[in-house]
Amino acid sequence: MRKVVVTREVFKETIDFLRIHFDVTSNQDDRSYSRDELLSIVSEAEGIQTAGSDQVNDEFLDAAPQVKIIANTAVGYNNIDVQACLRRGVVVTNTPGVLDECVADYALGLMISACRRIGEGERYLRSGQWKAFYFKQMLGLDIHGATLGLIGFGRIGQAIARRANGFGMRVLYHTRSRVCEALENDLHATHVDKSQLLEESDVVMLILPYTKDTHHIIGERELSQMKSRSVLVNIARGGIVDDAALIKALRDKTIFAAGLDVYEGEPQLNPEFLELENVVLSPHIGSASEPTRRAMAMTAAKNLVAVLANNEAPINPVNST
Ligand code: 8YV
Repeated sequence: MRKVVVTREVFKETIDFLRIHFDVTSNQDDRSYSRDELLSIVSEAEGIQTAGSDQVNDEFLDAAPQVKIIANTAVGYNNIDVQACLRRGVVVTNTPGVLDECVADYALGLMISACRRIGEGERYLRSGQWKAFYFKQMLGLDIHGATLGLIGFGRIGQAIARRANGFGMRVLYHTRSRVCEALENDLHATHVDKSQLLEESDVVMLILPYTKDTHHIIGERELSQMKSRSVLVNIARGGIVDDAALIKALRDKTIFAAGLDVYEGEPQLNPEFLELENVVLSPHIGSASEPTRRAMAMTAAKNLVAVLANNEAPINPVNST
């Protein structure tokens, strides 16, 4: 039987499904492997179900000379050197579609938390500081009627726009190429250039892949273009935002707040974020609902089965998503 490795804990049904077809080594104890351990575990694998935290590069591929497919359990695949995989004929797949609605829900949650100071309010209450009601306490920003600017407008961005319509928000979006007019009309979304989006939005939300072209597309200059009472939400990837510049903007209050699910160098993050009240911080859990994580794990497994067991084309190759 062909050998398959699952690098992090998933769900029993996924392992059971893989075991029908493969000799499976799975990290169901969810140990944090050292790099050397990981490299030795994949040495005989023909298929590897990776997590977004696994770095798949030449070193990794050298350690896995039999590998034919890397099935990443995430829609983003910036943890994978796709060119290195292509050079070796290794298929790379991801998990598009199954997490769109879940991540869109979470994006709205982070937006509301940041605008309405929910995290700050909870910290205040838990630390025993709430002694009396007062009228001007923790005044935040309205969501309804506000302008939402989406940078990135793929499936998840569109799911966010649909929700924003329900809140009565005006929706702007910025992408390299416009979506079709019918979709723009359906989502009441207007394509604008990046500067206009930054200048007019009350909430700027990032939902695009991290690549060398999107590195630090939100830095000091872009933050200075945002309104002083605006909010930045990043549910995409660390590295799209220059975290040091964001910390400065939050500290100087040149923007109102931020809601962040991702960070440069995560799971480490710049400790200065922790000192700021006007930022909502979460540990990259945008897709972390149980049904969604189950669906993501099964999607990755189905790609392994298609390619290795059935000799079929991958269901979700990254070069056509
Ligand atoms: C993943 C994500 O859970 O799918 C993505 O791209 O950001 C999340 O849904 C994360 O990458 C951890 O694997």
